[in-house]
Order: sequence, then structure tokens, then C-alpha cells
Amino acid sequence: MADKFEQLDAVVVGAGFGGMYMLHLLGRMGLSVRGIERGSDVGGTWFWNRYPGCRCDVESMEYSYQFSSELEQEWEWTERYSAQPEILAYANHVADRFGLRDSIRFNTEVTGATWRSEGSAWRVQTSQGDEIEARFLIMATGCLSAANVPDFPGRDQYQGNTYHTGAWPPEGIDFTGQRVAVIGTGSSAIQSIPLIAQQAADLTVFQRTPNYSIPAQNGPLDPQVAARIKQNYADVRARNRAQPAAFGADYPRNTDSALDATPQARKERFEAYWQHGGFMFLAAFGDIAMNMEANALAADFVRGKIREIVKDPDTAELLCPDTVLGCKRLCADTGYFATYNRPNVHLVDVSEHPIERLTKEGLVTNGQEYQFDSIVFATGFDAMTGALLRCNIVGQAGMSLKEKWSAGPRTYLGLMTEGFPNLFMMTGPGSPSVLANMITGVEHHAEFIARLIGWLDEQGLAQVAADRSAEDQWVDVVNLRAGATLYPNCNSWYLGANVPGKPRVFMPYVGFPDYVATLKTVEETGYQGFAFA
Ligand code: NA7
Repeated sequence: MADKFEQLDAVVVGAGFGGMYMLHLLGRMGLSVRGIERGSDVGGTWFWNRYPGCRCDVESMEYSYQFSSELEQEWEWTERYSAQPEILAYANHVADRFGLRDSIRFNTEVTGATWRSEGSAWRVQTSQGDEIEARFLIMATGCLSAANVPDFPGRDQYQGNTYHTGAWPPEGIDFTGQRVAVIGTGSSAIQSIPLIAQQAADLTVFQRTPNYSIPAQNGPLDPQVAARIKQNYADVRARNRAQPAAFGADYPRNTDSALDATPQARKERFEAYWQHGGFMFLAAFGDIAMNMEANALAADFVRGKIREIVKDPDTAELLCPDTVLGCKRLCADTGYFATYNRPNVHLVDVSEHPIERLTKEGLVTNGQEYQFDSIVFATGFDAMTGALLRCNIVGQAGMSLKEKWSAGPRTYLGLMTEGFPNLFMMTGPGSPSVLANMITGVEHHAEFIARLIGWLDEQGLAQVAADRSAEDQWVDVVNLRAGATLYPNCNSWYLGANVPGKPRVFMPYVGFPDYVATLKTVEETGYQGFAFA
């Protein structure tokens, strides 16, 4: 028998930006609702990822809630791309301002959730011995919250310190005087390496695949820019929602082809976008993300920049990617490539000679042992499905989500999966999620889910589930849209390709505005594609 038993309308798993807004909306509707959160406080991604240099790759004036104009007006961001502590402070402010904390059970993990047809409800078990029965189970577990630590042999033999960027100690780490290894060169590595290099006596980076990174051109947020946006926030937000990734409306997004420009004009355009910084580099021409030749021209430009910045030609070559630019998520950095000019920083290519094992004092690759005081795993996440699957969710007829998704995730609209009634996923696979401004994405989902639950109650219906054929069609739509881009051409976490044994399926839906339009139509036509009981 569980220590504590509660009967509620809804359980929301995760108290990041998605879970917090969902709790707020359902609470306002008068539903009884409980949040369950693994961490000791709110913030989700921004609670866990406290590594040095961690910041969002979407600008703060855009990566923020829009549901409350008072909140929009009162909060002051200090940098163009705010750092993790400031985003976490914002999450805490939201939790306090909207009185969310009391409804959240912290330091608690969902260990199981089983659908009971009798009573049309979910039975949820937690690591604290709670058992909750709830009509609705809403998974706001985040897209990048299950850390991926490669299963290197000898991991338990290594006697130094190990850290994963996505589970960084809150008190921080002082690497002063240490020999440090960073494994990985994704966004987390690219953000943290310049700062770790400033502290460590010696830093060695183990790179399997070089990555494209554009300078973030971060800096203090100009108060005049912030004031101008705040005066017209509703308009800025509306224009952002019409953008493919729900941000960047105020920066020119060109439609012309890189192939039509003269070499000089192309170089000038790329240079202007490099100087602007970040993701918007992809908007320099209309076909960078769609056409291999255009993409190759953009990639050449970035490789040229790397060769200019990095003084040692061998290191520069190792750092030059030869993959499709933007296929793996483009990184935004502050001084990443220049860090390799420091005498205390070394780059080891493990593309042909993988890390074989960890030893008592370090690690071995290509038959050579390297010794370290600390090893940082910047090795990413079991993205989009990892956090959902670890909750041991069992739907109708005893089918587990793990079994159902054994060949890859299948959803209708990225919101529900057939056979799992009243289970909603926020920014689930099959929704724009990581390919759009996440806060805009979670607000959109929370509002859709809240209206659907309100509608069910009005109609006196106990159950909503995805229809099988609607789900099949949606899976095809997601694949078709990805197939029209260059995304399937590399081993990215969007495809699950970074986790050994994970099915290779492109998970996010490409194109936020079309997605929003589809959900609007679904809703206006009586929730087509859903079945009710
Ligand atoms: P990423 O982008 O998945 O990067 C993980 C890095 O770790 C990447 O360079 C991987 O190389 C490397 N990796 C993973 N496993 C290994 C092994 N076994 N050996 C060597 N190297 C390995 O994760 P991040 O945390 O940096 O960023 C995730 C997202 O968070 C990012 O896109 C932003 O949206 C924020 P690979 O490329 O797979 O060869």
C-alpha cells in the first residue's frame, strides 16, 4: 500500500517552463492538480544544466513567456542571450508570482504510471512512495533531460571526478590547477570549454565529430532595444509565431539562393550574418537548409573562419566539420575556436580511434593513456524520448510506451499516442519542440491541452485518445517534412543517432506556423483524429 494516496484531476510531470505553465492553467480552471518534479526546485533544463557558460541559443526577449503581459513588462533581462543563472531566476520568479510551488512535489520521480480502464484514470507511483490517481497525466518532462553517458568500460575504475554537463553540481566546480578532459564537442562543450580552459591547468578535448558554431555576439542587452520590444511586445510575439522556428522576426530572413549570388556578394552576406551571430546565420540565404550546394557554400565560409581564428593549421583542420551545416543543431559560442590557441588546450580526434576505456587515472584512446583530475562528459542526452520512457508508462491492454515505441516514437500531433488515453505530452516527438522557440512551443501546447480538457468536461466525456489512423498519417507527415530538408543527412540527436541502439527516426516536426495552423483546424473541427469515450 502506498504511503500517501491522492485522487486528482491531473498530474503534471516536470516543473520546467512547460510544467509550470500547465499547472498554472489547470489550477486557474479549478482542477485539482499536482506537479511532480525530480529536482529540488523549478526550472527543468535550467535547473540541471549549470555548467560554466551555459546559456540559451534563443535571445532572452524572445525566449520568455508571453501569456502574461505584466510578467513581460516587469522582468528585466540583462544580456542578449542570458546565462543559465538568470533564466533559472526567471523560472523561480514565475513560480513565486503565480503561486505554483505549493502544488509541486519536489525531489520526486515518477517510477510508474498505469492506465486503468475501470474508472478511466492513471495510477501514478513515485519514488517517495506516493500513489496518485488522476484523470489526466501530462508529461512535461522536457526534450533534453535524460543525460547520455556513454557506457565506457572501466567507468567505475576511474578515481578522479566525473561530471555530466546536464547534471552539474549547483555549487559549481573550481578546476583551478587541474588536468581536465572534456568529452564531446556539442553545444554544451562549445559553451563550457572556453571557461573551463581559463581555470584548468590543462584541458584536453576529445572530439568525435567537429561542429559548426557561429559566434553568439552576446553582450549586455541594450535597454533601448528592450524598451522598444516591450512597447510592442504583442506585435513582436505575433510576428515571431509566424516564423519557422517562432523567433527572429525582426532580423532579415532572405529568400534568395546562395547559388545566384556573386562570390563577393555571397561573402559579404555571410559576413554580415556571422557578425549578427547565432542561429540567424542560416537565414543568410533562403536555401541553406534545403539545398546541398547552397549549404556547402555556407559551410565553406564557416570553415574559412575557423582557419582564420585557429593558429595551428593541424588543429584548425581537425576542427573543420565536413558535415551538412545546420543538420546537427548549429551552435552559438563565445570564443570557442580561439580557445584552441591557448597553450593549455589540446584537441584529440577520436573519430577513428574511439575512447576505449576509462582507467584508474584517466582514459585510453588509440592505445595511449591520458591522465586527468576531472572528466567532463559533454555527451548530450537521450533526447525527446528518454525522459518519457524512463517513467514506465503502461497504457491500454498492458502495452508499455517502451514496447509501443520500440521502433521509434509514434504520436498524433506530438501530443498523444494511440493506446494511452488521457496521456498528453508537451513538446513530444512529432511536434516542433526543439526546432522552435521552446517557451512559445510549451505555451501553445499547454493552452491546447487545457482547452481540450475543458471541452471534455463540458461534453461530459471521460476519455480522449489518439486515433490509430490519424497517428499513422501524422508519422508520415513528420517524415515527409523532414525529408524535404537536409536534416536527415547526419547523425544528430534529432534522429536519435547519438545514443547507441536507439531507433533512427527524425523526431521533431519542421515548421512552427504550419503546426499551429493544423492544431487550430483540428480544434475547430471538433478535434478530428481524436477518439472519445
Ligand atoms: P550533443 O549536441 O548531443 O553533443 C554531444 C557530444 O558528445 C557530441 O560531440 C558527440 O559526438 C559526443 N559524444 C557522445 N558520445 C560520445 C562518445 N562515446 N565518444 C566521444 N564523443 C561522444 O549534446 P549537448 O549537450 O552538447 O547539446 C544538446 C543540446 O542542448 C544542444 O543541441 C542545444 O540545443 C542545447 P558525435 O557528434 O555524436 O560524434
